[in-house]
Amino acid sequence: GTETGKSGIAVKVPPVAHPLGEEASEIASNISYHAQYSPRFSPFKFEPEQAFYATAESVRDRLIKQWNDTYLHYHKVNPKQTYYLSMEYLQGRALTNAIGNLDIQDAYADALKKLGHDLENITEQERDAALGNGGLGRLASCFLDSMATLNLPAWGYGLRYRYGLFKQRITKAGQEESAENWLEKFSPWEVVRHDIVFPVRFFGQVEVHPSGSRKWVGGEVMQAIAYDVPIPGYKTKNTNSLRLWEAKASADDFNLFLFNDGQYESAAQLHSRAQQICAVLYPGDATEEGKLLRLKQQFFLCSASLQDIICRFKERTSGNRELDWLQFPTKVAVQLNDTHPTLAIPELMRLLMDDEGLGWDEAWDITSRTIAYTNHTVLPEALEKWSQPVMWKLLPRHMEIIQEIDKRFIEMVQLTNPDLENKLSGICILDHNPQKPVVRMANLCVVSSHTVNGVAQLHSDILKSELFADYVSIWPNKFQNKTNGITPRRWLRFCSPELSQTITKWLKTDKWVTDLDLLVNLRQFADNEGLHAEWESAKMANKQSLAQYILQVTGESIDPNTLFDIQVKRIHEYKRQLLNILYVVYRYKKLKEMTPEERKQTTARTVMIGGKAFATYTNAKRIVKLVNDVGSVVNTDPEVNSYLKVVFVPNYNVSVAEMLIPGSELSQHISTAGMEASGTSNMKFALNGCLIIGTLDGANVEIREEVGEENFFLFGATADEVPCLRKERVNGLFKPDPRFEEAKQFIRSRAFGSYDYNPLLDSLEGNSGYGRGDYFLVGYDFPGYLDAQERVDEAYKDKKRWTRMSIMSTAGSGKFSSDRTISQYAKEIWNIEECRVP
Ligand code: HBZ
Repeated sequence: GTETGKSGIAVKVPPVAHPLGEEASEIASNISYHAQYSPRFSPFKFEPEQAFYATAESVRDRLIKQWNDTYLHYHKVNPKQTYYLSMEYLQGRALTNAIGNLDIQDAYADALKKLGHDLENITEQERDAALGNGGLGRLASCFLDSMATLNLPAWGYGLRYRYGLFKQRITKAGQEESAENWLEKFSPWEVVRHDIVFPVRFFGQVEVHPSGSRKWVGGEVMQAIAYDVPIPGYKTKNTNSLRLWEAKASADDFNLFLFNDGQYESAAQLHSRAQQICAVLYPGDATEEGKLLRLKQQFFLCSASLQDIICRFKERTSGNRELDWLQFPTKVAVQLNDTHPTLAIPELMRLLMDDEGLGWDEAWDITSRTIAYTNHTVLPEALEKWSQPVMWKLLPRHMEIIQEIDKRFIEMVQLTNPDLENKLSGICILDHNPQKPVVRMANLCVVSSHTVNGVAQLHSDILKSELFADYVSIWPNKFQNKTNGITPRRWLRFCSPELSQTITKWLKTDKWVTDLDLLVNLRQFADNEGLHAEWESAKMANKQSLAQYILQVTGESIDPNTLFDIQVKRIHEYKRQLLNILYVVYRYKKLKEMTPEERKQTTARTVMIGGKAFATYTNAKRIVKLVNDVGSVVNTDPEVNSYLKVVFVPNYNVSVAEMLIPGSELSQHISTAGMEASGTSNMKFALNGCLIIGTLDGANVEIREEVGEENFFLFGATADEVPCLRKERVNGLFKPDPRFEEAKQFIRSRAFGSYDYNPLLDSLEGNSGYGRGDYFLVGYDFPGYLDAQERVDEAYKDKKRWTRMSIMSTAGSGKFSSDRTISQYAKEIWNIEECRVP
């Protein structure tokens, strides 16, 4: 056929045949077909970008068949199905993942080579789908991967944001944000379902009928339209759906009278209001803003998803003449990813009562047996509270229902737990504070769900002993732990093919990809020289690719023979990037004071820090700038820069993580104990043979148990010590280490440029002057951190020992597969079973 070469000029492509395998030649012609007959660009162009779209479309062709088969199979078997409701999904790129899960990498690589392209280069053309902020959104995406791989009938529901999480650029002024226009061209993975449309109402009023029944009417009505994204499982036919809703004004609402009058702007108003709903992902991580539009987004997701779920329940049960609503919880499990989709609770109540005619008790029984809630934070400022007046205006019927839930809850407690009478004001749902009456969403979730879970053992324990302690005496069995996990496909098998190959070779099987506990069998080879050589060479290859990447995005050249030390996550004071950079400053100062001979004895390090700061979070932005300023000085200091470099990695996202993690040797998970619910990148690093320096916080506790304490660099106060230490600090009873003072002083002396870092550093002081009492205990943990860093340097000098630790780290990571996490959710919360497509 006729094809176009890279030059953009039409060329004759010889009929693809031997030595291409049958599959590869079929793929090559399919790609060519898409380049010609699904034109998205001017004809006669087949540059990498066009090749990416054509390749993605050819992969999608393969997915669609098994995707439809999966839908039909679930429909026929009608098993209980889980619906994961999340305001965020951080899917990243999809091409490598889809090709890998379909197990057709080689054929695709061959096919593309035949067409003049390189698969790796083509996959890099894809833009990240960044419809999430951080850990919570990425967890949702890892869960989708595991649900499909485990053949579970389980779907995701979310919103199709037009703009994802902002892009970060670093300038002299620090972080600059710009819009993430991921749909600028188009996404080859989504399929719009023009037939799946539900109305979603806002505002309006409640109409009471003589019979006593109530109906929500008036206000404005938007249409929710479904965009489906296929979620393939690894080496299985099962292909689940991620259904993302987009808002549209309905055509009949487009006011033609106004149009005829020439009032185009008013006529178009509803359209633009609809467009606003899904325009942009709220970029807050652990900060609540209370914006009306955010509340609209949350309700839009909940209402559309529940209407769809109910519709499917009816369709699949339509054989039975009469619908048995009590069967609903035996067919449907709904998981709330944090409190963001809490409105699913009153919306399900409303649909069951007002639309389906059930009574309160029946509706309540069904709702509370259907819904479960996952908590992801104990930070008080991150617990969602919505203004009661705002909610009455936007969702009057839901507020009636919430009021009733609250009233019945209070009555129940007074009856069954009279000892809790004086605690009621803290555990009820409506906070009637006259200054600022609010709805406490977490309380609504706990009261209405059958199960509440935390995301790591320590976090779940804290929920039970602190945040939700009073509920535990009412419902001792409602609370569970589900330690987070990560998909081993994206986070090892596909992002580090070299290390994966080594693992497969030594385990003599690749079954670890779906049975990650098999990695323990690496322990028997932890001292084997053959494995050491291969392990080191795989890690070195990854470090070299990483160095290339850093050079490309920052212009900084880094030496793969130095220790690669990485901290990447959202910038937040509790995550303590400031502790990291203060230590780097201290290390730089000590290096400066050394003789050249002494310097040569040190462990050379490249410190990489990356992450986005919330645009209005001043201290987080100062931290970003400080890291960059320290880098500018250290990296250009010829005395020191072969022993220490500091690089800020810009625009940290899923694909950047896939580059950084395989090349890492040490990673930092150093939050103030008790503040990081779990962390999930810690698991990704450990799985890739990277050692962790960290506190006893979140999942670090369990990682250390699994990899062995001798393979983990531990430091810092424990969660139960923290409250007491904070008091001491505030009361001036804490005596800071002189090295901590020295590091701060060095920055205050303007050693890293003229920017005034005093306000940032003052946050680390006691309560005097500008001090904020060092709430995150950077000062208290500093000496322990220094000590742990010295142990890192010592360990790295002994290459054998380090490699052994690295192997042990991977070997101990089996528990952190999201396959394990999801199996536990399926058995212990959802009560759903595998439904494999034959
Ligand atoms: O959820 C994170 C936790 O901080 C982390 O410890 C945990 O591992 C992870 C998965 O369980 N939480 C978030 O990422 N939270 C958000 O991204 C967020 C987004 C919007 C908000 C509030 C928080 O309004």
